[in-house]
Formats: sequence, C-alpha cells, structure tokens
Amino acid sequence: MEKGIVLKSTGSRYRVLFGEGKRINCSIKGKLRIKEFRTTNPIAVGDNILFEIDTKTNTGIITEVLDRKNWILRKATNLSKHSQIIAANIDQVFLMITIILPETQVEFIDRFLIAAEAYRVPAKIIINKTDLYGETELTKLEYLESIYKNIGYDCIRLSLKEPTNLEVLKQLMRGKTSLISGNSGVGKTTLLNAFDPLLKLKTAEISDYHKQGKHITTFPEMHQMPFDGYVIDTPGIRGFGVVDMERNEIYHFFREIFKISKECRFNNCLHLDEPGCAVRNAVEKGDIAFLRYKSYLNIMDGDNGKYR
Ligand SMILES: Nc1nc2c(ncn2[C@@H]2O[C@H](COP(=O)(O)OP(=O)(O)OP(=O)(O)O)[C@@H](O)[C@H]2O)c(=O)[nH]1
Ligand SMILES: [Mg+2]
Ligand SMILES: [Zn+2]
Repeated sequence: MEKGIVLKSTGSRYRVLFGEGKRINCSIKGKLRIKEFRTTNPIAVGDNILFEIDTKTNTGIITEVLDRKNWILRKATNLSKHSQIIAANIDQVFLMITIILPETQVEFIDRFLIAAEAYRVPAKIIINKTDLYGETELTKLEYLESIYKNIGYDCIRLSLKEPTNLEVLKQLMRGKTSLISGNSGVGKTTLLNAFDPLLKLKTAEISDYHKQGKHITTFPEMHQMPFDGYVIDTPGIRGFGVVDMERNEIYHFFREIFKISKECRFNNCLHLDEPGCAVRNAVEKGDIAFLRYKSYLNIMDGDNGKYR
C-alpha cells in the first residue's frame, strides 16, 4: 500500500505523485465510485489517496480517499444537481483577473470571493497584464484595488511580460497548496510557466475578435513548484455558480455586508428594501461599495451566473 496525492484527473484516470517525486497512472477500484459525495468526480486534484501498485502494468489502483481538509465545488451545469470538485485540500485560492484582454467582470470577482468565503479558503486577487494598461485601465485598477483591499483581500499586481512581482507571489505560495482560478486567457498557465520554465505548459493568445481566451487548459492540474509549494492550474471559467447557498445566507459571504447587517432593524433583513436596513444606509453613505452591493442584488435576483 502506498500513499499519494492526485495531480490530475481525467475521467477515470488519475496521475498520482508519491514517494520522492515519483509519478504513476492510477485507476479506481470499482466500489469507490459510488461513495458519499454527490459529485461527478469521486476523486479530485489534491486528494490524498491510498493505492496499490500493479507491478505487471506498473499502474496503480486507488483503494481509498483520505479525509479532505476542504474542497471547492462547481456545478456541472446550471440545472444540474450534481457538482464537480475542482480541487481538495487547498491552503489558498488566487483569483487572477485582468482589466483588459480579457476584461474581468466585477460580479464574477464577487461570485468567486463568496464561494471562497463559503468554503472557508483564504482568497487573494492577482491583477495580471499590467504592462498593457493605459491611463483608463490604471484608474479602474486602482478603483478595484481600493474596494477589495478595503474589505481585506490582498491584491497583487502582476505582469508576466516584464515580469514584475513574481517574487512576491512565490513568497506567498511557498510551503502551501494554492489554486489559481480566473477567466480564460488571463494568464494562469503563463504564470506557472514563469515559475517553472521546464513545465512548458500550453498557453495561447486570446482571440483577436472576441478578446476572450480560448479555453486552452482543459483539466485542473497540480504542479510541484521549484520553490517548495504546489500550485493548481485550472481551466478558465466564465462564471461561478453559487453552490449550496441558501438565499438568506448569501450576504454572510459578503464580508463587509455581513459585518454591518448586525445593525439592521430586523434580524431577518435581506438588505433589499426593508426599513431600517443598515446595509442600504452604508451603501448610500459610501461605506459599502456600490459595485459590491450591485453584485449582491444580482446574485439575490436569481442565480443567473453562467457556468463556464
Ligand atoms: N501582455 C501580457 N500578456 C500576457 C501576460 N500574461 C499572460 N499573457 C498572455 O495571455 C495569453 C493567455 O495566457 P494563458 O496563460 O494561456 O491564459 P490562461 O488563463 O491559462 O487561459 P485558459 O487556460 O484558457 O484558462 C497568452 O498569450 C499569454 O502570453 C502579461 O502579463 N502581459
Ligand atoms: Mg491555462
Ligand atoms: Zn439590512
């Protein structure tokens, strides 16, 4: 029996890291498939597993998935009851955004952040491609930074063309397992190649016509970094569905809204148009950013976020 960690999962095949940097392809023992989680994938990237080696084929058979510290889910489709585990056992998530090429929507950022809050995984924001920014983009960048820094999310500016702040990121990721998420084309995979040029992972320029990425990375994959740490590259997402969240608890995951909500007149206040709502009051005074409140309203309005 060996212990390993799942680097990549493609359907029913798993790439597993074990021992002192050894890798092996594994499959699952039949009955593992139907256990506990109602997810489309029983085993995810980052899972700690036990497996047996079949010496004839030099492949492994996974016999057990060890307890997960945490995980991040995404609904497979809008209407699907099933969800997919993107990754398990992560210490922190980085949302990579860009002001242009492509333009990341604020609501997308907020949907991501509330999911991270709900899964209790610390989140930070990377703003990439700063080499492309003119005055308009820099103004917007500063505005977004001020909103998110104000509510306690670190924002790290990055350019992989120049490159700047790569060392800062390495420092933040050292000794940890980090997941990088974001729209297609923002530069997630380019960052991994910058960390470890030997990886030579596939990247592609964003489309001239749509100014969007081309969904080059197709499966989440964990990579061991030369600076002692694991980083999980993920496929670009268009939207982040609110998974397993009741309507009346959505505001719990907007940090600043939750904090002020304690002062609302009614303790079942949903901060829509109730009298004596401290949240609306704070929005009017500018203590809560209007853009954040707008994201909240849109999410409350119905979960019309697009799922990839
Ligand atoms: N100008 C500029 N281009 C960058 C920067 N970072 C990445 N790019 C380019 O952006 C394009 C998309 O990069 P990828 O790394 O493939 O993006 P991704 O986020 O992995 O995209 P998906 O795998 O589709 O989700 C590539 O052409 C990169 O060279 C940057 O800091 N500045
Ligand atoms: Mg990629
Ligand atoms: Zn209220």
